[in-house]
Amino acid sequence: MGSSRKIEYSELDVRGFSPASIGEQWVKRSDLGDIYEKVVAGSRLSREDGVRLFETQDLLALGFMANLVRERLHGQDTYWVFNQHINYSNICANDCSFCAFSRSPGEQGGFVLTVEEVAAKARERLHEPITEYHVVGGCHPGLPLSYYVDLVREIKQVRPEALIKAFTTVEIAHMAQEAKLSVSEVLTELADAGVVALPGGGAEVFSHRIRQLLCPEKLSSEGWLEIAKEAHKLGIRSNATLLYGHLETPAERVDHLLALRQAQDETGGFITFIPLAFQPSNTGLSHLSARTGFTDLKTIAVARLLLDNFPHIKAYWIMLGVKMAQVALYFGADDLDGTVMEEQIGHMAGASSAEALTPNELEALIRAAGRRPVERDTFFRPVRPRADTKTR
Ligand code: V47
Ligand code: SF4
Repeated sequence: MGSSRKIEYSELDVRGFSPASIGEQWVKRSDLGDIYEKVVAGSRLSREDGVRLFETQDLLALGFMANLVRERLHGQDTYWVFNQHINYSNICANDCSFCAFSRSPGEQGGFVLTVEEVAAKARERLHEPITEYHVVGGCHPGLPLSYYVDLVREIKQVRPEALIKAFTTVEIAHMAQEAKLSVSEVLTELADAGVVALPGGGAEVFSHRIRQLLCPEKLSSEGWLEIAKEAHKLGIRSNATLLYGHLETPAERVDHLLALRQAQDETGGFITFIPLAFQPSNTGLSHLSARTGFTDLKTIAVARLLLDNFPHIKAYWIMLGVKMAQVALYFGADDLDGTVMEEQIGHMAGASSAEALTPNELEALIRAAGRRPVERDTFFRPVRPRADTKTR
């Protein structure tokens, strides 16, 4: 394949051997043989290893290694969550060039839901056994902290047993700035209201070069990491993302992953890593050519291999499309995210996936890939199988 050493199938001893053993022979003979030895030994991979993994054209060797780690951690288990996304506002003081969701203050198409409207969205689906609310929005100039606190309290009121994963570190920094409070004061108020985890958005790419080009007004990479660590210290866990497939280099992707690995060594508070595949339509980067399937699978696989202290890697089907997300389950991913219900950020930027999947559809996708579906909550604790399958 490509510039990598070409392996002839006839070199491999396939008689009577399992696919795993044939895969092992393949990887050992590839250019990645030394990295494979480290993966087998459970040794930490270096920055140079990460760059080589991105540069290889031997996707199958890379996938074999990532799958080895994925199955070592989770066997055949593949997670999904019964969740509902709620976007409370798309009005944003920032102007990230990759974002098709946001509107500037005063611009046509901007919206802010009242606390009652947010509660009504949760109430509309009370007949479905949702276990997680995923709540995010833009950095709205002018909303008081009490709005966010009330919004969380109202959702909690509608469904007290559900877990609320709300507000990225970028929104938290914005709230603190507006309310003239410290980040820890804001996080404490939100946690008291019912926030148990922060979603992973806003990380984009930590490279200063990329942030300067795409989102110069946004919270800095250092700020993003500091707020995530602050949340972890207060007992609020969080997710982490990487927005890939635009102007970033493979080395910048690797540095992003290593910064997350370092932060996770310090706190252990990250739950899952989510590579977000860039959707270009209606954005300031719509001229960029579409990312390839190779980039999607490589990014998931390299993340699985470098992030040795992250328990989970999510194949977010909204951005990847369901077919690629399903294949990613053999390239390091162990989670598909969830039912979602109503998605705006990817779809306003041209994502062609559905806006929702039913539990039956998610489980069928997982089973068709030969994996075992496990319904999970925000913290990846298995949810007891429900007797009533009619709602599915
Ligand atoms: O912060 C914006 C990204 C993020 C585009 O934590 C785009 O479980 C692709 O973080 N193409 C929000 N991505 C979404 C997010 C998320 C989603 C699902 C689950 C979780 C979780 C987190 O979406 C933003 C930004 O990085 N984004 N525009 C775009 N055109
Ligand atoms: Fe605002 Fe987030 Fe969109 Fe950036 S990505 S413009 S911070 S909503």
